[in-house]
Amino acid sequence: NLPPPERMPDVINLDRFGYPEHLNATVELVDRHVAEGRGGRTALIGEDATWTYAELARTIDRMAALLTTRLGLVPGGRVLLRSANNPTKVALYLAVIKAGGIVVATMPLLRARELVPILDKARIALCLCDQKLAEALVEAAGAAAAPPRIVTWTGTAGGELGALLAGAPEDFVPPPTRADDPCLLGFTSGTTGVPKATIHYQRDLLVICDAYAREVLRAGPDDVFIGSPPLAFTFGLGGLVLFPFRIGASAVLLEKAGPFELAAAVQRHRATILFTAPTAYRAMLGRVREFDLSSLRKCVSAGETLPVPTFEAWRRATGLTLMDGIGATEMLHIFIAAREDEIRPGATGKPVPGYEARVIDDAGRPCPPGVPGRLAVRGPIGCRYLADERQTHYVIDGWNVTGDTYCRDEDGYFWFQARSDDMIVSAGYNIAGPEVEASLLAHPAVAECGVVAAPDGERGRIVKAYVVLADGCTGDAALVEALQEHVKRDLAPYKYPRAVAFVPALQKTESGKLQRFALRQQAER
Ligand code: 3SK
Repeated sequence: NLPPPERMPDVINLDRFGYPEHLNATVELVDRHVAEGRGGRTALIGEDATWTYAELARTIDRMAALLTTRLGLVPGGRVLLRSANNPTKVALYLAVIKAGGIVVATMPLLRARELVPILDKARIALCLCDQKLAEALVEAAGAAAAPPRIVTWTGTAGGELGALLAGAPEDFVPPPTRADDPCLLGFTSGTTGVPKATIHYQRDLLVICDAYAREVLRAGPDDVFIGSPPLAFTFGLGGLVLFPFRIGASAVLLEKAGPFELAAAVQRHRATILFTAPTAYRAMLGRVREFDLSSLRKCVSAGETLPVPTFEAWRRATGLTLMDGIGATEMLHIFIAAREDEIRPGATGKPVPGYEARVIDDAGRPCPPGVPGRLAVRGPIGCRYLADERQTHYVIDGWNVTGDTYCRDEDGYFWFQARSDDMIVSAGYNIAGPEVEASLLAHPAVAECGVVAAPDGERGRIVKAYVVLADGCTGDAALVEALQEHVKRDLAPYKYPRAVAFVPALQKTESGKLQRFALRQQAER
């Protein structure tokens, strides 16, 4: 038997989200459409399967029946899912939730060494894994404290899972799940690399739809959602599953979603709403003329800071304004965002309706407008780490204190300065690495860059830039000087990178974020 869920104290203001005590997210997101006559609408478009809501609902029921009758899942049991973004993964995800279980979705590229702490921390007894990704999981299972059962599948639920499903009952009656039953453990590595699991409830899956998606994104049932983030990153889960399903719209799922594949798929499926990170928008810019992206009507950018040059270049190329946002795995999704009618380039935006945000100093006091401090948020979802003492650092007096340094202006817009640990203190000056990155990115010779602190005998720390060159450019002393002059012209001169290294590529996390942690380590050497 799988262990019961942990319950943690709630710090949530639910006034505007009046959900009933008993609620099942899958029923609300999928079955409701079938019950209300929308079962024939397209729900998912995968690479080798397209499912209507009715087909998806039937698949989910069969999977939930299999999980509970043959694979030992009981309410509160945790199930690890491992695959790229595809329809089978979505159906399994929603089947586990319908059965009252807890999904632990892992980034597809994690290695065995990274999977072991997840298996142990979440006390996983059952893993469902695409055969293509099974090797590392099998190795991890062998090293886990309690080796889990692994069931694999191929294609669209073929292979071992397909054979089991063939004998499974067709009907499934869900247990009486409650709105505050845990249904998702979202893992985040944080700044130190030691993974933390964030607990999310059945109702949280609806909250992000009814807050961010309804109030800020304002999509409609005829929209076709598309994007690159893996579903294991909750940015992707929201943008590619929960938001479309809440309103009966369609989602395109791509197993491979590099900039080329993404642009080609937008064109092929006439997608209207795109979710991806600034790095991908920049990469797509190089190819916009090859593809017809005219179906797009909304483009959401999150996961990393959105530099003004990227915002401007995308607007010039497509006529669309990127909708910036900041979220956190701890908060499940975006809590500060730019609405299309309230965009101030360079600002992340304003709190999503239902959330409050403020900037605080080291003593927890609110900073006046224009003064940088740590971003603190509260709203209908708050951080609940699974058995982790870091909880007391994240939630203070009911506020979720993020690791981001922000300024709030007089008009209530929030301006990202840096991750709190991305601040470079050089000769007494506070320099935000991302600000220098944005400046460098506006130089035509720079394709990508990461800016961190490097030790320096004289100034304590100096600003060091790692630069990936644009095609056809040469990284020589003349270019170093040109980049330095460019930043000096663009920003306060003390912010210019005193050291510049040209590198072939920058290390990224699985969700596409620049790994400043790795760059910092490199710079310390
Ligand atoms: O901003 C982020 O990194 C984020 C994290 C989790 C979920 C959603 C988002 C945008």
